[in-house]
Amino acid sequence: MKRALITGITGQDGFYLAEYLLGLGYEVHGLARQTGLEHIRGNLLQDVPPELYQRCRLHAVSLDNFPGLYRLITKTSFDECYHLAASSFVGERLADGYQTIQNNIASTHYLLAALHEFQPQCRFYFAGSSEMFGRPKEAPQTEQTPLNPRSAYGISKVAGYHLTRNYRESHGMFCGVGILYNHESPRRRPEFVTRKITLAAARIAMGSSEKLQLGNVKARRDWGYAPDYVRAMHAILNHDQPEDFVVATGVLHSVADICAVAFSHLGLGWRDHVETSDTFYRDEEEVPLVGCAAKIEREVGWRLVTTFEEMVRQMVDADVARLKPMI
Ligand code: NDP
Ligand code: GDR
Repeated sequence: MKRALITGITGQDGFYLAEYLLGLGYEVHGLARQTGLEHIRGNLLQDVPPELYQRCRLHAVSLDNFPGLYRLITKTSFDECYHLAASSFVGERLADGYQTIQNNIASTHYLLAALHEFQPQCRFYFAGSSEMFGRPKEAPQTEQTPLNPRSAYGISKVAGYHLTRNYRESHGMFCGVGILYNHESPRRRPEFVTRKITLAAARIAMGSSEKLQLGNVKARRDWGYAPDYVRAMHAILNHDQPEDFVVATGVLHSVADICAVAFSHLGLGWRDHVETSDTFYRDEEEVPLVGCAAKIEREVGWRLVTTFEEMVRQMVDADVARLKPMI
């Protein structure tokens, strides 16, 4: 039986990946902060059934707890490590990004160094991001597009990407980077725009008179479905060679498109319920962030299953179901 370690198991992707690996017969270990574990114990994680986390072995280790990471890695051997934990919100200004940079870079470096020292055979997945392209000069982006990060988060991911490649090229470890574009689900945290919209649409359909405050509704992104994307993570580590892959839909939608699908699913017109606010405004990129997934489709046969519209409707239905017991 293969054994996998997932950092950031309490985030959106963590338990989808755990579910997928358990289905393939893996023994799954997850790293979580103490607060994350308390959320699990209190059954407070969005849309994660208790049976799922009961099947995983969970360890209370924060990313900055190097002695805790060291103890785990010297005690238990892993076949695959999926490093998903990160400060993942992009919207903060660069000046506020110290914690993001420190957290994301130091933890990746430490984890790679410890694995190299004690378990160099363990395969390592790094959660790269389209934000590494930042302000790209070409669209769609591929594995060859120059990196040009424009946020603390993007800079931290570029550093993690280079650290990961360095352990592959200079130390011979099997390390792969998935350069993933936005992916969403009912488990998405509410500060991200898709979930912010589906949750507000559900509240409004149930009688709330609030106005949803959004930033730039013309902003466009390449949005996919999280359970489709965790299959790509596994495929990257089970490819015959360690390589980096763009994972994307190749299709752009706007924030207004999400609003239209979400509100119309509940029989509402989105323009009646949405206001724009400078607080959430970010400029739209001149060249859009949209990915070309040709390499991963060709080399490992990865395919998308769920469409943008199906995903948004599923998120709305999940939010309605969650809110119902509260009214
Ligand atoms: P989330 O923000 O939902 O989850 C992040 C996870 O990291 C949480 O489990 C969080 O724990 C954990 N974490 C953050 N800081 C620490 C820390 N100091 N110590 C321990 N754990 C920590 O992210 P997603 O699941 O959406 O994304 C997974 C990875 O993929 C991230 O690295 C993200 O940057 C990257 N990514 C995501 C994309 C997306 O669209 N979702 C696209 C491209 C890349 P806690 O629950 O305690 O907060
Ligand atoms: P992003 O996701 O920054 O792309 O990062 P987010 O959902 O925050 O923004 C997507 C787009 O929506 C626009 N937008 C708003 N965003 C938020 N959060 N709130 C608003 O009110 C709002 N109005 C408009 C944004 O300007 C942006 O264009 C996500 C994270 O998961 C990262 O960790 C990951 O690396 C990238 O996706 C790829």
